[in-house]
Amino acid sequence: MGKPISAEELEIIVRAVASASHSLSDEIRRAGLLEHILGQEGNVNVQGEAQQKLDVVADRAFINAFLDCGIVCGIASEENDEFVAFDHEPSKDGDFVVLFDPLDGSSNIDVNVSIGTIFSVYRRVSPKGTAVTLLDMLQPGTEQVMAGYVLYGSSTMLVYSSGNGVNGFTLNPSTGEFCLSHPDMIMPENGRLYAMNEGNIQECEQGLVHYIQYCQSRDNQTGMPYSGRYIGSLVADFHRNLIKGGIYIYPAVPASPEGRLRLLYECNPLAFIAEQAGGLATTGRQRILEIVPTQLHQRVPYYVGSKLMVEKAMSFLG
Ligand code: AFP
Repeated sequence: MGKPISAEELEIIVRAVASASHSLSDEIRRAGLLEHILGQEGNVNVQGEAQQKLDVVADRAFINAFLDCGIVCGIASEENDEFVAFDHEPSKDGDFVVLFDPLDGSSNIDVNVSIGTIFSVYRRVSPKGTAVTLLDMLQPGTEQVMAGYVLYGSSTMLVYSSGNGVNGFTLNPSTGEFCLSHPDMIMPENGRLYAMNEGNIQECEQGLVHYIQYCQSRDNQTGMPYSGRYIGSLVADFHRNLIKGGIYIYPAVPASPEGRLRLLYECNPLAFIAEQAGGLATTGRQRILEIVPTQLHQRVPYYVGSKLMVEKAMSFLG
């Protein structure tokens, strides 16, 4: 891990995330009533996916919050082709870059299902006072000084870690404050929930097919088939598994030979949190946090969750 973030710096970034997510949470709660935020924007993002209006609203809210906080000198967002260097004072001299997915699971917006924001914070490696470079963004996940997510679910929660355990905060909508509701979160070592888009199973490697058969059999540690749970919003699937124990898998499939999820905006931050809570995150063969990124929008296969479940899945892959 890079030089730890100080308590003051941490507070500044948490306040920026809390303020953007509070206003975004209000918009999401009223999504069905507001024509300007429900439905598709009409653009396709760099991932080739149709942008939702709320994707754009969320992207702007987080960019502005990080720009205003004064200690972030650049950002990269899943919704933008290129990273953005903040070139005015005092941001220009900030020590940190933030990489984020402003609205994960956005295809669930129109059907009123939980969605989230995921973010990752690194110290810049370029000299202070110069414009940030791509190398500041392409750091391995082990260098994160902080990572977190906001889940816009039946309540809105902010969960983060700065390398010293994981804490969860619930938004009190009447005061606008995030209150510590889940201190010292620990992911159960084992579980009985598995999450995967099983529509893809016929196209997956044989080892994974056999692991899913194992999940559905009585051969596992519970003596009963595991329960399948797949929301299709990574943050929501991850959060449930963090609390109850479970595994989430998005493998390489012919339509997405590198997997679908983005290393920098989705996999690394949640891998950091998973490990801080005692869980594990791998590609099925390699620890996620040790991958040295080569591209901003790089994708990787993803196995994340309870330690013993991820290890077991990996043992099937060989
Ligand atoms: P969107 O943000 O485009 O909805 O993608 C969501 C996501 O990255 C992740 O949150 C889901 O778990 C996964 O993709 C869903 O992918 P499938 O629709 O292929 O199952």
